[in-house]
Amino acid sequence: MRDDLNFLHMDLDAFFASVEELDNPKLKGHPMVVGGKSGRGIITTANYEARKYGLHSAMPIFMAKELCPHVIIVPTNHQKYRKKSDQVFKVMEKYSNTIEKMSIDEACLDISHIDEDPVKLARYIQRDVYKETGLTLSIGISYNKSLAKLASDWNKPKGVFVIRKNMVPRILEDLPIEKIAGIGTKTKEKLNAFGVYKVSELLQLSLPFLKKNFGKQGEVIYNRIRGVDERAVETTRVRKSLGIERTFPKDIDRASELVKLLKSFAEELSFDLKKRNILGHTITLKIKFNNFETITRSMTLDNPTNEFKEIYLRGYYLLRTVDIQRPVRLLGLTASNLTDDDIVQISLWDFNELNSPYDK
Ligand code: TTP
Ligand code: MG
Repeated sequence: MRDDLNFLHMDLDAFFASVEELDNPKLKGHPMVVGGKSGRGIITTANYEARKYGLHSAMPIFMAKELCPHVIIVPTNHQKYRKKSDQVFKVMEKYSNTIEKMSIDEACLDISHIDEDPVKLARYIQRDVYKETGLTLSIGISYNKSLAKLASDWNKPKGVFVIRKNMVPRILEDLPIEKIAGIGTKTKEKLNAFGVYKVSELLQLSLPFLKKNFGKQGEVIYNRIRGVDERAVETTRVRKSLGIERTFPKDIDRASELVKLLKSFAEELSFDLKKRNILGHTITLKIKFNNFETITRSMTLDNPTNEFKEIYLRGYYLLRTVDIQRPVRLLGLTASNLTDDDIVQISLWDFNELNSPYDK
């Protein structure tokens, strides 16, 4: 029985720092922070060793050095983290088609279709992510979205925590109010001014009082701390294809001109794919003749690509297969079967026991 525990929230542990440690294992076990180089001189994240010295996200580097003189500072490399993040989300997509990516390192999954003990399920996912990416993460499971998020933060790192209906609101009482989703810095300060610091104190405030002082958000907060949050997991739109398609003002009747256009389409497509950090597995050429007859030709590559040269050569090859008897009114070049669009169904029990960091 799922017992209404249909929301799973995952959040990677010390994400940027963990990726850097994977790249350079010598960093492991030493206090290390990522940041600094890109100008602003602040920490994006600290590994767990550095956190022992009080180092944390958004702290200026100079302060980090004061608190921990031997801290190692690694420059930020967003492209690297984006790639790793894509790999993690790909694993998540094996477990659910309904995924809301909340940031580069966290997502909420609707798991209502999976009839498995929640803790076991979380452990399967943790192992699977570790196996695929070498990263560890924490997972929270609950009967609504905000509680699942709260739960994923409960036992970091490598944590799993389940918040069931009968645990609320008691389990929230000792938390500082800013832990509740929907209470940002401003709301926190205003509530502090009313002498409210802990959720137990917030629970004493009436709905009319909260509404009067905080408007609609007051009602949201009133409900959240009582475990009421009706929001569904909103699937982040997964792009199926990316392409360029253009109808020309004047029909094209020269092959050389068509090739020239194809080349510029390939350049543009390569640029767009790279900008979004995605790769296409399938390249499709579309041609519409001046009598509106339309032809499409596709080719699937062994390895997905976003390189201009590869896209152009494939497009050119496809163009050569078309018998161009008439002037062309429209040309299209599309990449599909994109890398972050690969939803693979797996059996939850279908993986080998691993030498995993979760095995104590
Ligand atoms: P978080 O999940 O908040 O932090 P984290 O993954 O480093 O650590 P935790 O184990 O506590 O989850 O953020 C994810 C990444 O986002 C983080 O690795 C770096 C980046 N980030 C910033 O660049 N600036 C910030 O202020 C924060 C909070 C995060
Ligand atoms: Mg994180």
